[in-house]
Amino acid sequence: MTNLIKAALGLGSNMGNTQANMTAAIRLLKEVDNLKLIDRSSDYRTPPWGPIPQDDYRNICVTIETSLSARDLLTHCLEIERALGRVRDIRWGPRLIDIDVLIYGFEQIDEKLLTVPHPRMAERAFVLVPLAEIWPTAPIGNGMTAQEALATCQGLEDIVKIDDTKPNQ
Ligand code: A4P
Ligand code: MG
Repeated sequence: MTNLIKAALGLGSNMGNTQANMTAAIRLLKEVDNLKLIDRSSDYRTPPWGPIPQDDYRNICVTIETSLSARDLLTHCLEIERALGRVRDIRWGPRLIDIDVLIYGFEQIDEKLLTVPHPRMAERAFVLVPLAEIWPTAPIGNGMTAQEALATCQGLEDIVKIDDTKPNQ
C-alpha cells in the first residue's frame, strides 16, 4: 500500500447482541481492501448520549492504516452498517451498529456527507476514553490530542470497561 494514512473509527452498538455486532463489524472491516487494522480498544459500557431515551451502548475505537480516500473509507463503513442490518430512522436513536470516521490523518474535511475530525468527539467521553486507550496523541481537532481532551471531558466516571468473561455486563 502506498501513501498510508492513519485513521480512527468509533463503533457503537446498543441493540441485539452488542458483543456479536462488534465482532462482526471488525471482521468485515478486516476484509476491506487497502485497509489494515492496527489496534482495537477495550469495549466500554457507556450511558446513551443525546435526547433519545435508549439502552446503554457498547463503544469501542479502532485505529487503521489505509490508502483509501476518506470518502471511500466512509462508504465502506456505511456498507458494513447496512450489511449488519442497520436501519436508519431516528437521528441519535438506538442502533445495531454505528461506525463513525473520527480521524483521517491530520485532514480537516467539511463536506455535506463527511466531517472529519468528527465534530462532536471532543465532548464525548464514550469516544475519547477508548480512543485515548489506543492512540493518546490522536489529533482530534483544534490542536488537541485525545489525551488532552480527556482532561476537560465530562462523564468519564460513567464509562465502564466491559469484562466479557463475566455475565451481564
Ligand atoms: N457523516 C458526516 N461526517 C461523518 C463522520 N465523520 N463519520 C454523515 C461518519 N458519518 C459521518 O450518520 C448520518 C450521516 O452522517 C452519514 O450518512 C454520513 O454521511 P448516521 O450514522 O446515519 O446518523 P446518526 O449516527 O444517528 O447521526 P450522527 O450525527 O452521526 O450521530 P452520532 O453523533 O454518531 O451519535 N451514546 C453512546 N453512549 N454511544 C454512542 O455510540 N451514538 C450516537 C449517535 C448517539 N448516542 C450515543 C452513541
Ligand atoms: Mg454515525
